[in-house]
Amino acid sequence: MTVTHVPTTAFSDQKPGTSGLRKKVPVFQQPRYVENFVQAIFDTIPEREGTTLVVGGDGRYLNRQVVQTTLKIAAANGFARVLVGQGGLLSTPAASCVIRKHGAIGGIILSASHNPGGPDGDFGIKFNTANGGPAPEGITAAIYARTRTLTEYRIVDGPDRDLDALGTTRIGDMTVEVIDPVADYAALMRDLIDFPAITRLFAAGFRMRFDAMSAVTGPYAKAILEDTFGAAPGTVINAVPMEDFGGHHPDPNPVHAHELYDLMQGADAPDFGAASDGDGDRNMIVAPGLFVTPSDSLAILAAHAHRAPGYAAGLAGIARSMPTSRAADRVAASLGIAAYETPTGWKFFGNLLDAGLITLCGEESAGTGSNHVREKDGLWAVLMWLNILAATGRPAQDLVRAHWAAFGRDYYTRHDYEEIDAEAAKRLMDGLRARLAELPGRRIGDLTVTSADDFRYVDPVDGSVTEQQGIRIGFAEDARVVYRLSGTGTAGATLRVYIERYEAARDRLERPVAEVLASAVQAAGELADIAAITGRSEPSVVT
Ligand code: VG1
Ligand code: CO
Repeated sequence: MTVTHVPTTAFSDQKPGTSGLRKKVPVFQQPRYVENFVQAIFDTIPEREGTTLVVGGDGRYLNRQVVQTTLKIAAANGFARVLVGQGGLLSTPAASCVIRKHGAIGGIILSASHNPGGPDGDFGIKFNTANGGPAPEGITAAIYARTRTLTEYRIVDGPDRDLDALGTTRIGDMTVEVIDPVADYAALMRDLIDFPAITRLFAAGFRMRFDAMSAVTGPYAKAILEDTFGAAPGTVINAVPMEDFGGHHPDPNPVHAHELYDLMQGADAPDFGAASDGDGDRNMIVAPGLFVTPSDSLAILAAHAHRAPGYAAGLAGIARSMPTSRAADRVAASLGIAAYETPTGWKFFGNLLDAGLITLCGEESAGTGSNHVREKDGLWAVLMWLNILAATGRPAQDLVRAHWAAFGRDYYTRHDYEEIDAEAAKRLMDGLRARLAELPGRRIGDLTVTSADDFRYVDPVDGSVTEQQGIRIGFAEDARVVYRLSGTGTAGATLRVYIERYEAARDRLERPVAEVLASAVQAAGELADIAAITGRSEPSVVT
């Protein structure tokens, strides 16, 4: 085996964000850009000699090419074996599953998640550790530091491998196993979820629509929903992964998955609608005539989880990212279990899951998951819903309304101001930070500020501290506004403003969301001076 040591110069912009290194495709196409980053990742795994690595991605443009490059660099860095999904595909939750099941030291997942793909779209590289979860902050910081000092990468030259045929080949001393990307994941789902009950549900005429958004979940959803449960052919739409996601934005929300959303609002709506994102870790849940917010979905899954065989023993605790609504906390309180609030990004759930402190966790951005893997898992959330629908025999919209009646409703919306000037975004956040101390007591419209702080997270397991994770403003009227800047965008800055208000009165549970949140939205704009600083009078996306 000949290892070539290729001299290189460092790039200054390879800092991983909320979920890996994410950039426009042309950035990744620069000579040595991918090689440098992959080598930097491997350099942070000193014990890699003789171990197993997992590689796969969401099938977007560059996926195959970067899989090939990663294999050749892995062979030069001492790995004994690489498991790669057929066609270079692995959804993010499936990659997590494969890493755990096969005792891999980690995995490289190629995805920019819900960001658009294609030659002008985005690409990304994520590194997951041996627990199957996103590398924690300490490791991503070490990777970034390494990218800045790197002077060479190592590679085994040779022809590209066939990624489409299942089976084993070698690159130098390293074994390359092309595996079925669905099999391990589907087996895990069978252990957790009541497959026979869901099969009976479909046999009795239950109808659903699953929009895979031309992204990686198509093969998984087809194998489980149609081929295993016997759901009608065509239940899964946009089921073939495409390099440019068919020109769509593979973000499962009412804006980007509007066809599904519109179908579910119509007269001929099926019983249940769902969608997932580019890499399969996000989910959207829609009942006939009723969109279920991800925050509510987490709370409802927590309240009913015991109905699924994998969770029959109950839950240890529940965690949610800070901007996620407090609906899940109310369920945790009623179950008498702990609720945790973490910074945005799945990497912050890893320690809590590994320590057995929580069983379920979720984010307002359509991410829900459990201790079965260490990533959020879009299809798992859909299967949990189906299990609960089968077990209760109740329509999805009834379950949501019953939940509100029992716990109250956390009205919720998120306003995104995309691609704003990065300097202006920083000025806005700095300005808010500077005024935090003077905000409590201030009256804005019909709301009164009672608390204002910059979220600082102390990890209860390892004591690590993460600062400046979003500004939280609490109001006496049980409303809350959160501001933070996105860590996944690839152009300018994106300001996210999360707005919620709690309502417990039985006769106020079905009001229009925009109406309930109007005064909090108004206050959010005024407090941060959003229009003047960003030059935008309206958000670019409201979900
Ligand atoms: C967004 C979401 C966050 C999610 C992250 C990755 O991050 O807000 O909740 O964990 O995307 O999701 P940000 O920093 O842009 O707000 V995905 O499906 O990339 O893996
Ligand atoms: Co994703």
